[in-house]
Amino acid sequence: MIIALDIGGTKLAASLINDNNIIIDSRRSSTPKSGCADDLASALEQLIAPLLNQASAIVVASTGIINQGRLTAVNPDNLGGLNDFPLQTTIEEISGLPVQLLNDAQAAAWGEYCQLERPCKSMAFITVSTGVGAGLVINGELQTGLTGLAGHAGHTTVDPQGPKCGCGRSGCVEALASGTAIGKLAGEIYKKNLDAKAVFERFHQGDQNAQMIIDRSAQAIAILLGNMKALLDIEVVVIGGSVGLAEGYLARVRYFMEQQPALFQVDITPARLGHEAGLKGAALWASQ
Ligand code: ADP
Ligand code: BMX
Ligand code: ZN
Repeated sequence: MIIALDIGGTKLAASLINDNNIIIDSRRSSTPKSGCADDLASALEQLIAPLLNQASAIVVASTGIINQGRLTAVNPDNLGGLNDFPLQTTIEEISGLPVQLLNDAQAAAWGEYCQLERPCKSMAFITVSTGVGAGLVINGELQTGLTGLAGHAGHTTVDPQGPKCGCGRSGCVEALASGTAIGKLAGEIYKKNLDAKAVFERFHQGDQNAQMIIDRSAQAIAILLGNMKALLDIEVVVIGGSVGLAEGYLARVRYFMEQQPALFQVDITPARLGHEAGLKGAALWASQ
């Protein structure tokens, strides 16, 4: 069995997965927000410790650019300011096992591609979560790019007048659509701390401010989908992440997508692997 580890901006998850890609055991914890590398290392150590004696290898799906064994943040704000972390050596040292690494959205893209009901040539996966991540499978091949940056569509600009993103650009999809962006705008409007989950509760109660906040996010994602269609002739886009999978969200993305010319519209579907897309996708990728 292998351990799949999912490192997100909000949560850490580790699962023991068998040869049939079935999860046998799982653990979860919160991602440390101190920005301190030692805190992340010890959180990972505690998380995987109970699973170690049954595993022969570890595969990691992590937020950030994954290149040459290191995690480099595009948006360091998502990791409390941490922008460079020796992921491979850290996990090798705490586990004593061989370790493979992949970006979280790239891993989920591969997992979802392997699960498609109708096989296709070109698919994108988008996670709307702490940030906005994306992974591309083109002509059946997962794209990681020369340096691991391929697919970082959350940092494409959809509104040059939009809010500053932690990556240094302005009006990135992530700065408008992510769970973090939803929470930030809610803080400005309601003058108190509300996370994306709380905004969705208000959205479902018919609160007009909450609807406007969710719509800003859904519209940015819809524009991104049109851009991806134009760039790559994507056939289907799979959406995941806690915001992406929240009730009512995809309907709003579809609403805004349908305002675009038909040429730029694309099929959207929720992740079949749900919140486990990163974990299971990483395991499938490691077993090829
Ligand atoms: P990660 O980014 O660590 O992979 P998630 O996919 O859970 O984790 O995304 C975290 C973001 O999703 C946070 O902004 C959080 O407020 C938001 N969130 C968590 N649960 C829900 C929910 N049930 N509905 C809407 N948003 C949620
Ligand atoms: C950010 C970036 C991506 C990641 C995406 C989703 C960092 C640390 N991460 O755009 O690499 O795929 O967030 O990550 O710069 P998540 O934490 O929301 O799952
Ligand atoms: Zn950005």
